[in-house]
Amino acid sequence: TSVIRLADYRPPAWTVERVDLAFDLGIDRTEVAATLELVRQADEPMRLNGEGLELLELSVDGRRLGEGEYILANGVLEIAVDGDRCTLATRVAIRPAENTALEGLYLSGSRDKGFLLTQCEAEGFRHITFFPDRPDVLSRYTVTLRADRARFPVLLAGGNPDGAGELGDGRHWARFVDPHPKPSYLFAVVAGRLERISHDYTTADGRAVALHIWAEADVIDRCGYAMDSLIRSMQWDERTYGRNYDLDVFHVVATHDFNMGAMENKGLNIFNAKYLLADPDSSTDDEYRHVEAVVAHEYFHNWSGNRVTCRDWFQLSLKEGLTVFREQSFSADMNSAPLKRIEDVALLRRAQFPEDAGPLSHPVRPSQYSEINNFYTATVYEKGSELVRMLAGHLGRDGFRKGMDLYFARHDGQAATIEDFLKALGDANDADLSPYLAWYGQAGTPRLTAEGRFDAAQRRYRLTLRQRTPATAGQPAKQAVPIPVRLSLFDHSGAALPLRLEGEDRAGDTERTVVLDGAEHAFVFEDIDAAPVPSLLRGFSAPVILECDYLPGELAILLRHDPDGFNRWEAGQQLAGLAYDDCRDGNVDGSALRAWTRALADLFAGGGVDDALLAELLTPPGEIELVERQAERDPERIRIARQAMLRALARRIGAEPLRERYEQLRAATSAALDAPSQAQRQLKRRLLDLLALVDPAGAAERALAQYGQAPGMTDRLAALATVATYASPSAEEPIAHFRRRYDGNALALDKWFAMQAMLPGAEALARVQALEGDPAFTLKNPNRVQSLLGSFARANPTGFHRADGAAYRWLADRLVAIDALNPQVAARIATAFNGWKRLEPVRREAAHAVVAGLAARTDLSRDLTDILARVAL
Ligand code: B3K
Ligand code: ZN
Repeated sequence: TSVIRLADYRPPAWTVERVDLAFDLGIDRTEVAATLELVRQADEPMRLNGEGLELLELSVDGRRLGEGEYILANGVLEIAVDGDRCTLATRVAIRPAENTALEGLYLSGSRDKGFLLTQCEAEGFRHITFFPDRPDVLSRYTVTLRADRARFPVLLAGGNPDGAGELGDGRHWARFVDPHPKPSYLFAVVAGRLERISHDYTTADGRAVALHIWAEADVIDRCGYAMDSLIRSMQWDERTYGRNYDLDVFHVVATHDFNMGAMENKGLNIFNAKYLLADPDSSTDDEYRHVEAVVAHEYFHNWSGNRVTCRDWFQLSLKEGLTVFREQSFSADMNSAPLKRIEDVALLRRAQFPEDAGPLSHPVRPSQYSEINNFYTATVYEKGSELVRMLAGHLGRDGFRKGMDLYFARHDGQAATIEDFLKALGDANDADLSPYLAWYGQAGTPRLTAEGRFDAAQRRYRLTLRQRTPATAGQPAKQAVPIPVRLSLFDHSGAALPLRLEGEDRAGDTERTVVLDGAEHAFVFEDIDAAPVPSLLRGFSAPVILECDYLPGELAILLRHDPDGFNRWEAGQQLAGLAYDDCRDGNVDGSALRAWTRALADLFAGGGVDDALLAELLTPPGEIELVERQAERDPERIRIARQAMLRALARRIGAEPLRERYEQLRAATSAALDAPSQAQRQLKRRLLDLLALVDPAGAAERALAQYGQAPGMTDRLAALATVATYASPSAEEPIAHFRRRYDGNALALDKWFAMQAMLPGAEALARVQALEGDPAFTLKNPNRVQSLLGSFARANPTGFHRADGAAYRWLADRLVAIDALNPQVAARIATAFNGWKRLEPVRREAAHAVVAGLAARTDLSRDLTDILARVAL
């Protein structure tokens, strides 16, 4: 397969000023007529991308071209044209109902009831018409849709409406004009039977905008929360970044058939229903937050992505990292900032750190790819967001806003690069941010080592920071990157000390940021009376792994006393890591395990911590994160050690206090969505799981009762999972009940499949195989595949990594079947093999045989082949 390299970038030889598209829509066959106004930029033939198109007609400046006048091969249409401008007209036919890859124009739902929609990012537009399908070709679009009115009553495209009417024969038409030049990946149309909810919105700069959320009739009553979230997002972007919406209408559409979360098409966002629909009976609290975040994310793209887009796909994080950062800041403002940070850092560690440590590692700005769809990763999104967060921290709130204003002003209507972004932020602040470029070009998670030396005679504390980034796939040598370390020093009573660095004349705040910009640097703090406890990387000020030889008691001080919720959690996570080591080594009376359980038991009894934070504090790093603490990775042993530490915690707190607190929370149960109610539900769930480890019968009984009485999905699903995990025989009845109760509710059934796929242990494979036989299971629906196969392969370490390799072989078989339908989904699931090399020898051999066997095949998609080739290396 051919490799695309960043170093080979060249501007387009021909650009497109205007595009006029006319669709004659049909489920089996759609005709697309395109008229492009092209302008020459270089002395080269015109090359247009086009894949899976039946070419019906081709003309240049009104003259039809015969067969010898163009070359059509390997997805490229090449035409030699004289002159500097031309009008190219094509007519093609495409087949939406046969499109199972869900890229380009496809059918969502059934042939008789479903609707048509498009997905173009990254390279889907070439499946619709011939076009220079690259993000640096920005054009003005006019789109006309024609279709049978009864079958397609609703016709939508991006841009402002520009007329509609009847055609006779029961057909109708609608036209849309988008005044903003955009790349082809932001093009979208939707057609079918859809209902809507609407809201009239006025932007801060006075534009009246009609907001419409569209969904099929059976779920339209679940769109209200998305509309509220959209309004909050629009107001927040006006307030926080001075960004207003820029069209007269804004459409959002929900579909059950979508390859990823959602898509920011200009004026016509399209959402996986999972991230748009919400109601208390079928959605959990987490899902409500996800809806709010994803609605915001796609809306924020209107500026960070659409008005300023990417020059090429290597710059993907320019829009994704930035937009994730904007979305995270929004969610922090709408909810609790410390809890949001905890959620984001936990995700980074669970998803991005392992990616960065395995064969699929790549820089936030990759330097090459063979299939761009495989680079919509945790690294580009989540680590990319952390890089923007570091820049924002460096510039401060006002400086960052000034920088963003300049970035938007300078590059509005352009396709930009990461360099452009850093330059604009820097120029607005007279700062040179170019050292941060190293972060974008280098894969791997830096290790930050901290070593403190207290000098009683000099009343000084010397903190030496060092960095080193381990070699990653294809990138053996690493350079130092700027690492901002936000820190405080605490005395042993838990009080934060005023900080004065050597050479400064006055002490400043108790918290400050130092930057390690080379391999090593020592920071000397003055006027320190006793050896302090350093609190480092506060707020997780850089995406690194901290290695610091803390004594358990020191971390316990931070866990007990730090006033900042995030830092307290972080100290708890580090202490839990040491406690895990004790359990792993069979050290049941280890000092870390004791310090961790004692500190948490005291916080639990003391009652000073709010419910949501307490629930987080009672949750140690998950099995996937703990993998890093093993030389030989055996998921079975990791689980046993982690369960042992949780049992020690539950014992220390005591069964009676756990029951008591649970009962108090149960009595207060409601379905309300406010933060305290959500926090109660979350804590209740933690307590039930802890109770199950010391009083299985009591926990099962309570969980069954909770299942029966739950006022909403959060309590219902949590109870079901607890019963299924700790008292599986008594779970059969409620599991069957849930299945019946939610028959026909796709999103609820997805959770039902996923919950069972994640039940630990070697029996999981048989359970998953049985679930494949459920009439609601299908390999054709990405959400269903993710919920059963994805959850099993990625989130059930003990189930997937069976020592006999049976689950590996089973998954390989399914991957081949999925790949024939939908390469993007197959490639994503295949990333579950990312960590196989570091498994213990027996599992490693089994995984190796399967990965090598798959990688040797020549009949797989480019998407899946690319993942396998890299994983197998
Ligand atoms: N930009 C889209 C992702 C497109 C994925 C293409 N394979 C959603 C988002 O990040 O907002
Ligand atoms: Zn995005």
